[in-house]
Parts: sequence; structure tokens; C-alpha cells
Amino acid sequence: MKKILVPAVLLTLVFITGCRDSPTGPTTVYVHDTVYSCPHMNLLDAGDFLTSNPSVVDMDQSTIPPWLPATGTPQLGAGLGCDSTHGYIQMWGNSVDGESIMQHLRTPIQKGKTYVVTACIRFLKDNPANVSPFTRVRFMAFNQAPSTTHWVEDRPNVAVIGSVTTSNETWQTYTLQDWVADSDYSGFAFNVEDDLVGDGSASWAKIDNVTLKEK
Ligand SMILES: [Ca+2]
Repeated sequence: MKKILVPAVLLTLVFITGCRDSPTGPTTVYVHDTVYSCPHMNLLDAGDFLTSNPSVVDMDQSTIPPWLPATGTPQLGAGLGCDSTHGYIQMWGNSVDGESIMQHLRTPIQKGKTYVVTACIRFLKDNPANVSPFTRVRFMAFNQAPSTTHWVEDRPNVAVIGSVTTSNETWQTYTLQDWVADSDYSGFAFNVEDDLVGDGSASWAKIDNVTLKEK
């Protein structure tokens, strides 16, 4: 990653030249300590959830930084993920409760820019007590993490970028519709949910290889 420090008067020039791909990837532009993204740049860190843990663990702040538990007790799986390397996220949720993870972005989402999320997901239908025929993974941008067990859209604090609903029990990569940011956002999160409440209402999903890229 190339770091460019410039005076404000050269701002226009930086945006013309600073976003060109370099041999090490897209360039990040710094102006007055604010970081701006460039086209095709993945804003997420550790989206492949690569781990050397020998077994599944409940996530805490040090399990796979910069990811943090947001609600419930999300787990970092140790088996083979979407790309045949070890590590993925495993979570449950229903329409009012469940698990989610988040990360504070080094490069924030900027109002007016267009972004696209991709993720590899599989429905984990291995518990007969859970009756949902599908699972849904919902992706969000946020500024302040709510304290509720199920985040609801509350722009400009929490914005739903989009979701993937699937009953596919094998790994599959999904690309969400383009999303134009209605505000600046400093964080990214996703949860697992379905449309049910009460006993047997949870659905489970495994999630891997999550990206958030500027178009
Ligand atoms: Ca992985």
C-alpha cells in the first residue's frame, strides 16, 4: 500500500493520480489524516477468516482482529471454508435475536460512492429443532454499534447494504446489488437471521470470504 501525503491544494491532482493500481494493489490516499478509498479496493480486513485454531471457538476481541463480536456469541470455525483453507464464521439468528460480527474500517465508507459486497455462504441445516427452511445473511454499514440483540436499520447510524437468502447447503459465492452510500459510515457488520420467532426459530449459516469493494 502506497501512502501519499499532500497539501490540500494538490487534492485534485492526488485524486487523479493517487488511485492508480500499483504492483502491491490499489493505492490508498491520505489527506489531512483522513483515508480515502480507491476503485476496486477491498475495505475489509481478514475477510477470509483464515485461522490455525484446531477447533471452533467463540469469538472475542482477539480471535480474528479486526473483527469483533457484535451480538450474541459468534464462532470462528476451524474446518475448511469456502476456499479450502481453514476458517469461516458460524452464526445463528432469527427475526429478533441472534449473532453478528463487525469491524471498524481503516478506510471508511464515503457518502455518494458505490460499493459492492460479495460473500461465500452455506446454510447449516444440521439441527432438526430449527425449522426455518432457509437462512439469511444481512450486511450493514454503521457508525455506532447498537446495543440491541438484532440491529435494525436506523440511517444514518445503521444502513442495510443488502442480504442473501439461501437454502443451499454447499458453499456458494454471492454478489449483492450495488449499494450507493447515503452517508459516511465507519463500520461494517453482518448477522444471520430468518423470519421466525420463538422455539426452533433459529437458522444457522457459515460465512466466508467477505469483501466490501468500492466500484
Ligand atoms: Ca476462510
